[in-house]
Amino acid sequence: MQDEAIRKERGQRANARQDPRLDWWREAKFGMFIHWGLYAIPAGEWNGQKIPGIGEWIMYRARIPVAEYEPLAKQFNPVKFNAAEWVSLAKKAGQKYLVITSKHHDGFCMYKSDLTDYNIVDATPFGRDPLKELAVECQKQGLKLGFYYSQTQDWHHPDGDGNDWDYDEAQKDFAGYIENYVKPQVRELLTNYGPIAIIWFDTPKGITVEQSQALLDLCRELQPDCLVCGRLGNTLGDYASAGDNKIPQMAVEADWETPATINDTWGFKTDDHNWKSPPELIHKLVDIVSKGGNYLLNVGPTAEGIIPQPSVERLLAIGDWLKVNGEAVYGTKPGPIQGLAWCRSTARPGKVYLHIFDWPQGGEIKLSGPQATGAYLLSDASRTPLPIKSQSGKVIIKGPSEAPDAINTVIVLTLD
Ligand code: FHN
Repeated sequence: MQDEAIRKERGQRANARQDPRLDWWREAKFGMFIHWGLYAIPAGEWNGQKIPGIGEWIMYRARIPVAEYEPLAKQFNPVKFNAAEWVSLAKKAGQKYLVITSKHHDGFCMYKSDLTDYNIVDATPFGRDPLKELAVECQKQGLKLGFYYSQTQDWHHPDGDGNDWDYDEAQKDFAGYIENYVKPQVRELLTNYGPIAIIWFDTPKGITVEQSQALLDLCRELQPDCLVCGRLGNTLGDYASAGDNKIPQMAVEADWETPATINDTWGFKTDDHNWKSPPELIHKLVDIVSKGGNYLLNVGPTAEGIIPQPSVERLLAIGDWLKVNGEAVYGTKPGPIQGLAWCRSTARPGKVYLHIFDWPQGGEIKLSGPQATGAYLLSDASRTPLPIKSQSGKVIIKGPSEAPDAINTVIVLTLD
């Protein structure tokens, strides 16, 4: 793993590359990330001031005292939340797994925890457990469910990392916080919600090898098949994590994932309208997959429980493209053609998929490619062969003069 997008401490543990527990995840390629919590109420604004940066960091950025942030819970009543709709949206988008914040850095628990009353069931008028409802729906609709859990930063807990405006850092008992709070909470999450596919730890910071290892052991004890993301820290996770919105330059020989935003924030922010376009998102998905990674694409629901419409539209557009071209994405490996601006490639035994982002004028595709025996458009159900020849080490395919798909046309090369 040599790409700066993937740092060592977020890396994949030794031997995981051959671990069959990851096979479903290697096949899946595309997941839905959900950042949802109390921060959706201020949605980027505190005491009439716009707070710069990502929405879920508002407590930290505005140094909001626990005593002022905590009462947000009394207002949290997301009555429009509908687990069936969220799961169904992920499915329509072609996403194969869903990871939702069970506790983000603000410390608020989006599930019923017996360790603190600062949780959605006990502290809000809503009184429901959305993680339970999602677990039921994921089972029903056949989607894998994962939980994000902030193991190091907790700005609410007196011994958690990060809050130095309410608490004296020197007085903190971080080891005690891991032992008496984090571990029992992970136990709750892996006991009360049925099979959990992923625990998505985040921002390991100064967590020790022993602490990361103890969390890993606990996960293995409770749900041996549950994958643990590389942000557990200390290179102990089952798969590596690229930086947020970071894509490696070249294919990486590891199991890795890019968590990414559709606009700029993770948690909902009223005035973040910087939406990436559907073509941009489809290109990112394909770029990542062509380099051997998974794309975990975020939505930030509102305080009412609604996934913003621009996110919905973009996810559906990706899903439409995948309906036609999914064969060139799911379960593929990086293809032999790498490093071109206008084309990506993915592969499976006997086939190479060319993803043409910029269709050449006249429709002649020329590359230093593998020895192919045939070519056809993946969107062409009749598989009409495209003229193909080899010339001075290049393969030349004659496609239609206009791009069949303005975003990304996939050509299948068949190999001997
Ligand atoms: O600090 C968090 C951030 O709020 C968000 O959850 C992202 C998602 O990958 N992770 C951390 C920063 O890397």
